Amino acid sequence: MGPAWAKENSVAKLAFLGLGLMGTPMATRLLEAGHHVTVWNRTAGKTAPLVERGAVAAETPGAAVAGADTVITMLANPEALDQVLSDALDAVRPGQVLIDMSTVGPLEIRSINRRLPDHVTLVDAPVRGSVPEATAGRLIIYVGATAADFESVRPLLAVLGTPHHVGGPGAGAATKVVVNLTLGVGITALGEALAVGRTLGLDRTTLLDVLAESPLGPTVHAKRANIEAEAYPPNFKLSLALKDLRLVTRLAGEELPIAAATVGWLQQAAEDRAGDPDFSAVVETILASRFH
Ligand code: NA7
Repeated sequence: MGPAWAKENSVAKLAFLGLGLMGTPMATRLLEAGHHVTVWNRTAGKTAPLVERGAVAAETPGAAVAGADTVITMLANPEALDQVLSDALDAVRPGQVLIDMSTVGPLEIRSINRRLPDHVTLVDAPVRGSVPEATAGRLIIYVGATAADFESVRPLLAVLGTPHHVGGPGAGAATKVVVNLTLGVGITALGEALAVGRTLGLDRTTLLDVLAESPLGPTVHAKRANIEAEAYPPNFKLSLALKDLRLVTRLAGEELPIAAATVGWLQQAAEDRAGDPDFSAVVETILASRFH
């Protein structure tokens, strides 16, 4: 059974928790689609632009959740989600739908599901895409849910992008971890390719043209401008990419050497650079390595 707004295609009463780089444009789209949105963020000042557009700011996660029929979370990591939901758990009531859109991995989704009261639906719906896609409503959304729950949340998620039903509860979170393994491996492979090219005396611009037509093409297209400008404004923060690769190695231990090596590079980049730049800054760390 879905919430009333889904059946009637009417206005939802939403609580949106987490107004970071992604949460802010997503909550803005939901507001502009006509839904009633109550927002909460740990750093309260980030609610101001949403309030200017008609959102209500709540002082605590519980206060945001209390009046909502659907709760959306877009938080940094499993620890943040745990903390925010612990604060909100007393306010959660039967009939509510909780859609987690953070990247936290399937183990965290399972653990939250165990903590929720009966008759509260948890849907995991992490997203592929960063700030430009969130702003334009062009996210790819990997949804883990029963068929009925997917149908009930689909209209709301469609405001944010394209929802894909990838399996039952937890499958969205699992899919996202797999996808981000490929993103991390892709950017570090590009860094190593450029490092080898430099050692062999190749011109970097020409090499990037060549690699744009290789299996690393999508990574080159997405991150070439950053690499050439040696500027890494965060679209997808290094700390979050590292968190995602750690979600993989937490599941797989040392069994996946490529994932483990990717964690190593990202960890080194995080130690090298202050201010949490875009994860593509790892290319500079690799180029600055002792391999010449
Ligand atoms: P950001 O821009 O780093 O935003 C993270 C959000 O999570 C932001 O609202 C933070 O609040 C919040 N946060 C972080 N830690 C906590 C704790 N401990 N308690 C409460 N709230 C917290 O990330 P993105 O928006 O780019 O990404 C969000 C998710 O999508 C993430 O899982 C990515 O991997 C994919 P703050 O504003 O710092 O007070």
